[in-house]
Amino acid sequence: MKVDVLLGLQWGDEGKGKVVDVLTPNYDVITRFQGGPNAGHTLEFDGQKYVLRSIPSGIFQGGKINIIGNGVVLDPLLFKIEAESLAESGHDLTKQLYISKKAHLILPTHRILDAAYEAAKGDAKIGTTGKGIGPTYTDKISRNGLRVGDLLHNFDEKYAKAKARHEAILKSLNYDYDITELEAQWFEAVEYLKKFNLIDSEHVINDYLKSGKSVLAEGAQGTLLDIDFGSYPFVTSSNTICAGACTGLGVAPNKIGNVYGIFKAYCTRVGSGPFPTELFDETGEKIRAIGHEFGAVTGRSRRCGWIDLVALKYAIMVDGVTHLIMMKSDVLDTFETIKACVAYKINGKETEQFPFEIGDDIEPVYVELPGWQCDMTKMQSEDEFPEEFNAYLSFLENELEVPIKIVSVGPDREQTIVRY
Ligand code: 2SA
Ligand code: MG
Repeated sequence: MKVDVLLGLQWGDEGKGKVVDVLTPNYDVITRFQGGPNAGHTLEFDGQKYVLRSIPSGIFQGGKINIIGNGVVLDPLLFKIEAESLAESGHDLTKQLYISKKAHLILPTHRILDAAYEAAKGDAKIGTTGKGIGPTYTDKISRNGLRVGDLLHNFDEKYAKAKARHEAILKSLNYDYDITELEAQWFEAVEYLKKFNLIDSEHVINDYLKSGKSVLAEGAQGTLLDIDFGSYPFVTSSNTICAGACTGLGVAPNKIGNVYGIFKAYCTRVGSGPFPTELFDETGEKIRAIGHEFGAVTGRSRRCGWIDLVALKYAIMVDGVTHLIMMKSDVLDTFETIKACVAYKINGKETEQFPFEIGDDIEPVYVELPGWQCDMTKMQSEDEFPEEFNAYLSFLENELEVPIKIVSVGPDREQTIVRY
């Protein structure tokens, strides 16, 4: 068996939570391989809304195994809050959830460092989610990190060392803070975390594959936020691309199966950084209002713009996407015309290649397509699609050279149309 991977192809918030929830019935094991509580996967069903941060989205389906992989960074406190709220709604986690001993821990001081580094950057700040993601991955790469498995032996000593190091940095930044309360809660949460199955997940996942179990790897954030290929430095600190599933789970590249790439029918971004097709006019406002484009984690309003096929093609290339999934097309239901960026004009020259520097000098080259101007949210099969919508799909498939397998026409599980 192979690991299928589900990835966001834009700047996050493509609707991965919903899709993974739709796909999970087909899998035995659902995994997270990178990121941490900076993710916010929103799932809606039976009139209820849930936001998952660190826990894989398979948790709502009975009988699935959910694994937090080694590539993830885990904050015990945020994990406890998330797990307890799921337990309240009747989901039994201790049997269904495994956590890699190699996953790195987000310490209270990592969160403070995140804020301190952002403050020090002034106008050049990244606009992080403030969850301590960057400082935790920094410690991992600089070989100073603490891992979930460290909780099991002499943790206090290791913790004190890490904390002292962080305190010295914060002092040098002249950053005022008080973690007394946060720290107490964090240690309480550590005890809670220890009740879960802490495992050597790379062995467990490969054994599952050998025994014929199907595995889904659920990406967080999006390809354009990848530490290597995203719009650096305005990116997150992990590999959000498909290859991240190999390093973040311990599965070999030849064990990767289907790669599902999710994109919105338009484009959004939270935080700072370049966004060539961003709209600053009432069209952007309209997309934001109809699409409820506000962050699940921070509540920040998302920047909105037209779909960017230059960036999408790039994402499809680095991820090796085999199937495309288009989300939120219903948001464009009332639009008379819809634009798609097919090239960038830089210094008067047109290119279809995603450039090294995504500067202000990029002028998107648009193709305009007629809108379908009808309510898509009640549709149940592709036979009901209006002509203009089919034309939009064909146009995208032609440009992107990958089939669009699933189209979502609303937030509910039911509003998901699988094509051919
Ligand atoms: P960080 O906190 O260090 O990872 O922030 C660095 C940049 O990455 C952006 N970022 C995100 N952008 C969109 N969605 C994110 N996560 C959720 C998701 C979003 C949600 O996976 O869908 O629903 O709230 C996410 N996480 C990080 C961030 O804005 C910075 O630009
Ligand atoms: Mg989100």
